[in-house]
Amino acid sequence: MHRVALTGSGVFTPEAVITNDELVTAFNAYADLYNTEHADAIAAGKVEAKEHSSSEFILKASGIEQRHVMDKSGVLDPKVMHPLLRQRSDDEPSIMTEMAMDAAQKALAKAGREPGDVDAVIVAASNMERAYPAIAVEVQDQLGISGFGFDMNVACSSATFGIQAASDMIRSGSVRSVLMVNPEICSGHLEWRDRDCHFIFGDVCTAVLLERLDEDEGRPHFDIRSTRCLTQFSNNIRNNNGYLRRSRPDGVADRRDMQFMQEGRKVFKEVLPIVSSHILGHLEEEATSPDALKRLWLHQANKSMNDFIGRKVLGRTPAPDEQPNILQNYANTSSAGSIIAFSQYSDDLSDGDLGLICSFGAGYSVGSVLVRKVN
Ligand code: CO8
Repeated sequence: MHRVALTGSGVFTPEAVITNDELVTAFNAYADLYNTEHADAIAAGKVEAKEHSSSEFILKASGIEQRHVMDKSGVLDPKVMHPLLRQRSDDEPSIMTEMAMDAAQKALAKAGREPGDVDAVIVAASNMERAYPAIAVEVQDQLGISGFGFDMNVACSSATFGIQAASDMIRSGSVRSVLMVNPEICSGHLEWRDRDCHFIFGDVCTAVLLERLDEDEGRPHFDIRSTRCLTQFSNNIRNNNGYLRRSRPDGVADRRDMQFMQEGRKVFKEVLPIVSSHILGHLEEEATSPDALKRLWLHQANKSMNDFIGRKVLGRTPAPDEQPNILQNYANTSSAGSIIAFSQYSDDLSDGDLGLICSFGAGYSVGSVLVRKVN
């Protein structure tokens, strides 16, 4: 079996930013419009009036202060309330590929590698903009990588499951290196007209390069010590959109479940114990004490959730630099969140330091990756 190293990471951050205040202003204007348009039905008790959102609630409930998006004009237009992306011809790169190229090139540069050094591309994300050809094959083509590529989707855990898939291929010897990329255009999937969730997501793309670790390897890297993945079925985070849509009787209707749906409270309550025991179980199997961890790079959905997991895993309140959050700037970016945290907060670790990347979300799914810094 070969050893595996994570040698580079990169983040593409869209330029456009929406603050909580901007978001709430647009939502409240939309709610007022809606209530005016449906005044009779609301008065007759047939339709529920839309209540206003509030920046104070958003910050308190989630810890989110702003989010980056691929387009803010449509999202902030009370008559639109979704991103507006330009039509692309089939002869130009798709938008997910464009995001992937930026993050991938940064990861390759950080690793000191060229596309020619890569054997395979995995695009792992919560949504793919088309059914086929795979986005990964387009990324492979745009970068000039030989070998193969494939897409995979495990919602918020796509990146950690992608790292496990790539690591296992490298360990077994079928490839020497894998570029694993996570273009997340969550704005396309979010229901911006629902105050319960309109603040949750943002857009971003992350990439990591995983390589076979040769004995004479001198470059700084993160040794992938081990990976663990877990899934457990739940309907509490669900989206019913899909290729069978037009075949259903109400397939073209603007149905709520065609966008992101969740029972936030239930997710909060049910996922926390699953994640804490998953991490503790992973560490126990590796005969590693939680005290030995220098850093936890957690999924970035909710600050209170992360605080809780940190306390459960370490048995005390983690210091801010032990468990860095980026969700205040990016919101929940699905699978990319823990990789942004890793990418932004890992250079300072010293030789031999241990850390753990962990994602969790729809499925339910949990993925953890135990790494050791080697300088
Ligand atoms: N402004 C003001 N008030 C509000 C707002 C708002 N925007 N929204 C809700 N309220 C009200 C509610 O109506 C409720 O009022 P009342 O008490 O009168 O009923 C009150 O505020 C409290 O509401 P909640 O109970 O909903 O509030 P919570 O404290 O539970 O916070 C959260 C809501 C932040 C959503 C929280 O429950 C949470 O973070 N839960 C965990 C969610 C989570 O981690 N989900 C993971 C999803 S991500 C994932 O898995 C990826 C999916 C696939 C990717 C999709 C890409 C887009």
